[in-house]
Amino acid sequence: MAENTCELFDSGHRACGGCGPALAAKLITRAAGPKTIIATATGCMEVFSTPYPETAWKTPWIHSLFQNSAAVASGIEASLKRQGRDDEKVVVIAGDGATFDIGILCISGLFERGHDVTYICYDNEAYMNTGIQRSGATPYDADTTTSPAGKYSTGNKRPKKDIPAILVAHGSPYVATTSVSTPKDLMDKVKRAIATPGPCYIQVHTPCCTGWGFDGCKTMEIGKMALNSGLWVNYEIVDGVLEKSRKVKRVPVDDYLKAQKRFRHLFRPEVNTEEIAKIQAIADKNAEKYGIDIKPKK
Ligand SMILES: Cc1ncc(C[n+]2csc(CCOP(=O)(O)OP(=O)(O)O)c2C)c(N)n1
Ligand code: SF4
Repeated sequence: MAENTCELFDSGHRACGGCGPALAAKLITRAAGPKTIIATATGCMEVFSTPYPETAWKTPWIHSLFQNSAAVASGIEASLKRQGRDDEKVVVIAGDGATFDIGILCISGLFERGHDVTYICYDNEAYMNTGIQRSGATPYDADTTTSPAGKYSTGNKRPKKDIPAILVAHGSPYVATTSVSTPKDLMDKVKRAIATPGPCYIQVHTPCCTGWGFDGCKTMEIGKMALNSGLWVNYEIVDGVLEKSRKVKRVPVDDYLKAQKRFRHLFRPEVNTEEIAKIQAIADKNAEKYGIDIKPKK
């Protein structure tokens, strides 16, 4: 079958309808092509894509532990190099818990040793597979099972960790963020990362209808709302320099927050203007840092 007509992430998975990470897997494999070996950490994607004896992967695929997909990928890359199999590429796909928290040690090793691996984090902003616990990627004020909003708390109080900056500091030649709601951008970035020698990192915003609390038919819409609010920014950092960021005509964060159950405590029993202002300030800071605002023409 011709390369473009064959889905490399296909039927045989059991993701929730409208799952952002499942869509990311489809787009990543489309962009990466068949000469790719994929290492996936434990998490929703591993669990929903390989219900034994079925698998959705039509590429060589290996499941690693929750914590060490970067180490597994390093070994595969070293072996391919030794065998002279230069046309085959290695890609990691791991969740934010596996990336931001438990896998960071192995990721640091991979980037420091300089393996030719593309590491892709699908960021659904919590540990979904084990019951929606907060991770280092969970946004401010999100309600999770380990940062529950209630009488004494308005949700997660820690800032989202800046993993891209940490990997830029490792000297990575290519670090990018993207979203499933911008499929072409996602695929272009995957292709570019794979074509760039050395350890590259991509973080994909992957809305999770179950964990965030929205209807599965709204995944793309929620992703776009995040971009338009400035709470998520698509950018590319090449050799340590911000090369491109996606410009938007920014709208207040309110609509994005209102559309998800994980933030509903900010709107009832009354609107928590103080907390919403803090989230707006995060978006404003992002906008300034990455220069995303489209300025009105004078
Ligand atoms: C050492 C270890 N601790 C805990 C677990 C249980 N566990 C499996 S998947 C997971 C969460 C995965 O979260 P994330 O990487 O964000 O992926 P998601 O499920 O959100 O897709 C946890 C805690 C484990 N498998 N191994
Ligand atoms: S819980 Fe979230 S990440 Fe997991 S399969 Fe469902 S939508 Fe996808």
